[in-house]
Amino acid sequence: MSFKDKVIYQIYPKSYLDTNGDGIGDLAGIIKKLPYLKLLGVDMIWLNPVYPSPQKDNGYDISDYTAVNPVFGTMEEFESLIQKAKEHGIDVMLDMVLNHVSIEHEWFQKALAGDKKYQDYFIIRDETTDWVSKFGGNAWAPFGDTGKYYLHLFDITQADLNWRNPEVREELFNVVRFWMDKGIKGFRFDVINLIGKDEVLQSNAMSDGKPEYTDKPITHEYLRMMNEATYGSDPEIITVGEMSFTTVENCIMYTQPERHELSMTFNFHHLKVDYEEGKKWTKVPFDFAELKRLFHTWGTQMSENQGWNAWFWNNHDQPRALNRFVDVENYRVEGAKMLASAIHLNRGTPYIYMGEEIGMVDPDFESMDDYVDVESLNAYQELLEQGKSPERAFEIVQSKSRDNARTPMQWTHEVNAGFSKATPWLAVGNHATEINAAKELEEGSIFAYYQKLIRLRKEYPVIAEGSYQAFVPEHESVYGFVREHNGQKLLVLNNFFAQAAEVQLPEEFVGGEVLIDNYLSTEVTSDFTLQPYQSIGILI
Ligand code: TEU
Ligand code: CA
Repeated sequence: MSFKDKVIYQIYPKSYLDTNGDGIGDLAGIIKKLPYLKLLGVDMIWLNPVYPSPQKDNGYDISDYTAVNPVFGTMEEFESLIQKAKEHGIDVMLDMVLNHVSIEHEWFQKALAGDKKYQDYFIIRDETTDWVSKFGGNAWAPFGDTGKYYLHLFDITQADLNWRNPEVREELFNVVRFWMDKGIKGFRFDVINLIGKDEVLQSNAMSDGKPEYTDKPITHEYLRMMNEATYGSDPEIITVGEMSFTTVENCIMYTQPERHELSMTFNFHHLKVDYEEGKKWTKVPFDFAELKRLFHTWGTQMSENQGWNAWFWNNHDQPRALNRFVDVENYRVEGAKMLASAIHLNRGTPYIYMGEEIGMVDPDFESMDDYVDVESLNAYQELLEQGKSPERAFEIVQSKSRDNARTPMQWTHEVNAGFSKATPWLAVGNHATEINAAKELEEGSIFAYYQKLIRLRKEYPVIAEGSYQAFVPEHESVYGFVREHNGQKLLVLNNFFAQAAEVQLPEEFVGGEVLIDNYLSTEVTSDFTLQPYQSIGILI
């Protein structure tokens, strides 16, 4: 399995680096930063959607699958990015949004104009159901003036595609092949476990409709078809499916190599441990016991059944993990390294989200005017409608908004954090003077710690390939696990709190080699004390 020692870095192109002074990041900006990425040591960069799009959902509303949005650059520049990245030993992963298209896509426009062929590309019904859109409100909208409705599980401008129609599948497989021909070696499939909907769609008051379209058996079939028709022919290609409200049983099936579906899956359960009663737009401290239980369940089950996780703390939909899981005022640096170790030494492929490698934190915006994201704006209105005070509603948006991750990459302490000479499309965070790449490379230690983790994964098969077992699963503050491969063992201990924590080490690890540690020269004794947010990997 060639991909197991690789590390993937996610870039939100709009916010990486703007080279032509329009306030929006571009492909030329990514090309410029290839040496930085090579220095970090990552194998592949995943770009969020770069296709033409009305940007109602920041590019996840695609209006043309096989072109480049001029705001990012030209197709020639895109090809040159692939080529130059390759010269730096880096491959490119594209975001494939195959569950829905923008209503500005020509397929939807032709459907609206009355073309029957294209009407069958969408999910159009005479009656609605009570399904809820993931961005708020009902999931059905009037289909022109036909008296019918089309399904949109996301924004009203994102119409769900009808995968039951073989012509739709063929169109989408052509899209994948188009990008394969350009030399793309990775695909991230957006909400891919939602593509298979029931044939007869029914209301389901208990669950917003989720069981009617999530992880349906037919989705596994569609993935096998896509695998066979496209990326299955190239063993170098890495695929990752983004799975919404999924189960470990399904993710095992999506990723077992002999099933020929996907290389790995993202799930989000571990990032819902700070939701009150499962609801995102709430603000409560994270539940450590639940976080640990999830890591152990997914770690063990995937390990025992040859499944493969994609692990991440941050992405473009999540507030910064440092603000969620760490006392960031006092332990930003220790915490950043501990979180990194917890996934980079784990079984599965680690993803780094731009800025994580320099310990970026939430922007701490001071007003709703700073927010751009459609989901955040809708949520603020809904919170007010629920009777929350404007202060409380703002506080919740401030801690949960997806814009927390989407602010411009902080390169320097200069104007606009060195991201752009013009006003950025989304404001720069308030901490760019203290937290930026230039300063980090000069005097910081987080970037160097990531470099080391990436190197270790390549040097030690126990990290890339080893099995996973829980260690001290009942501990109140330590998340621990053991990796094992060909007689080698790695014990990883992560203290998730600002207080020191005691651990009893099994005899076999006493005196073991400290492979990595975010504190200096720890001695490995049997009564072991972990410092605040300490993380240590002990090899025997
Ligand atoms: O997100 C999938 C998804 O399930 C989202 O609802 C996610 O849980 C939410 O953004 C968290 O607040 C993917 C993309 O990552 C996201 O950016 C897109 O908006 C969405 O699909 C629609 O394409
Ligand atoms: Ca630009």
